[in-house]
Amino acid sequence: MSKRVIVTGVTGQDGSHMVDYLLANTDYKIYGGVRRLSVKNHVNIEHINDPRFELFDFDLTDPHTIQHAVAKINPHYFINFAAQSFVAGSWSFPWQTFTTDATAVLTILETLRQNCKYCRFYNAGSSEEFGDVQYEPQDENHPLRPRSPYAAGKCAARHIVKVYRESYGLYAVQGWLFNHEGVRRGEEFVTRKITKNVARIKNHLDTRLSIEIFKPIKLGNVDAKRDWSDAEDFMSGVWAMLNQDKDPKQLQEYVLASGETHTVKEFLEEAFKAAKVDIYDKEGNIDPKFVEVDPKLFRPAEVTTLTGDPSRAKQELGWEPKSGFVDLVKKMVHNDLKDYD
Ligand code: NAP
Ligand code: G4F
Repeated sequence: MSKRVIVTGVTGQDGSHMVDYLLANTDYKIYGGVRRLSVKNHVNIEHINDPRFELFDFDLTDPHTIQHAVAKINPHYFINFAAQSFVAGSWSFPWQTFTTDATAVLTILETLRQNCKYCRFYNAGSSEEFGDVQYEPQDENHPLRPRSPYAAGKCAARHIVKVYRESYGLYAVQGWLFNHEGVRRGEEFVTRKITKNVARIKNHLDTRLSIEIFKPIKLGNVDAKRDWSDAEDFMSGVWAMLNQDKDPKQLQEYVLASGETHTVKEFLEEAFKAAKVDIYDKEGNIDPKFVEVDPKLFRPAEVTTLTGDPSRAKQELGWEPKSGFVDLVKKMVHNDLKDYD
C-alpha cells in the first residue's frame, strides 16, 4: 500500500508546491490540511485533479483537528508548512503568531509521539531565526538571534523539535529556508507586491495617455538585503531532509538558500527592467512617480541583511537551487503581466 503524507498550508505557496512535487515524484497519497475561511482561497491548488490528493479540515489553533487528522490518516510523513508567515504582521498579531508558529508545533509533536511515533515530521524553519546576524553568509552554526514575534516563534519551534528528536527519537527536523518566491507568493510580501505593481504601471503606460497620473509603488526599507530563490527549487531539499538514511538522533537540519544577496531596491529595478519600463530621471535616479518610500511600512525591528550558505545541503543532500535571481524576477513579472492580456 502506498504511503500517506500530510501536508499543511496547501493553500499557500510552499504547501501547494510540495503537493505538486510529491504527486510528480512519488506514488504516495497526499492529505492537504485546510482551515475554514469566510472566503475560500484555493487558487493555488485549483489546478490539481488527482485522486491521490484529498483535503481535510485542519486548523493549527484547534488541537482537536490535529489529533483527529493523525488518528484518521495515520501518516508516514507530516510536513507542516502552515503558519502565520508574514513577519510584519507578527507585531500586529503576536499571540496568534506564537500560537500557530510555536505552540501548535508542540501539539503536532506530542500527538505524533503518542499516536504515530514512526511518522517523519518536517517543520518550516526560517532564516529570520538568525535575525540580527553576526556573520555572512549564515550557515547551520549561526546563533539564533530573532528580531520579531514571528522569528521568536520559529526559534521556539526549533527548540521543541530538537527536544522531541533527542528525548523520544522522533524523526523531526526543521530546515532553515531563506526567502523563496514565485508566482504563488502572497501579495503582501515585497517581491510579489513589486511585480504586481510593476505590471499595473506597465499596463497603465501601454494603454492610457502618458500624462495621466498613476499611483507609485509604496515601499518600506528598500535597503534591506535578502537571499531570494525560486520556491519550486526548495521542495526537493525539504523532501531530502525528510529522507535522510540516519538514526533520528543523528539527523541533520540544513540551510536552503542561493548564497547570493540583493537589496529590495535591486529587486525593484530588475522588475521594471523585465517589464521594459524606464524608471530613471535625467540624473539617473529613480523617478518618484514610480516609487515612494512610506515610513509606515518600516518594521519596529528589521533584519537588515540575510545571505545563506547552502554548502552543507549541497555536499550532504546533493541539493542546490536551479534558477537564479534574474530568472526569478522575470518569471514573476511576466506572470503578473498576463493579468492584463
Ligand atoms: P504562505 O503562502 O503564507 O502560506 C501559509 C499557509 O499556512 C496558508 O496555507 C495558510 O492558510 C496556512 N495557515 C495559516 N494559519 C493557519 C492556521 N491557523 N491553521 C491552518 N493553516 C493555517 O507561506 P509560505 O511562503 O508558503 O511559507 C510556508 C512555511 O514556510 C511557513 O511556515 C513560513 O513561515 C515558512 N517559511 C517561508 C519562507 C518563504 O520565503 N516563503 C521562508 C522560510 C520559512 P490560509 O490560506 O487559510 O491563510
Ligand atoms: O517580503 P518580506 O515581507 O519577507 P521577510 O520579512 O523577509 O519574510 C519572508 O521570508 C522569511 C525568510 O527569511 C520567511 F520566514 C517569512 O515567512 C517570509 O516568507 O520582506 C522582505 C524585506 C524586509 O526587509 C522588509 O522590511 O523587504 C522589506 N520591505 C520593504 N518594503 C518590505 C516592503 N516588505 C514588505 N512585505 N512590504 C513592503 O512594502
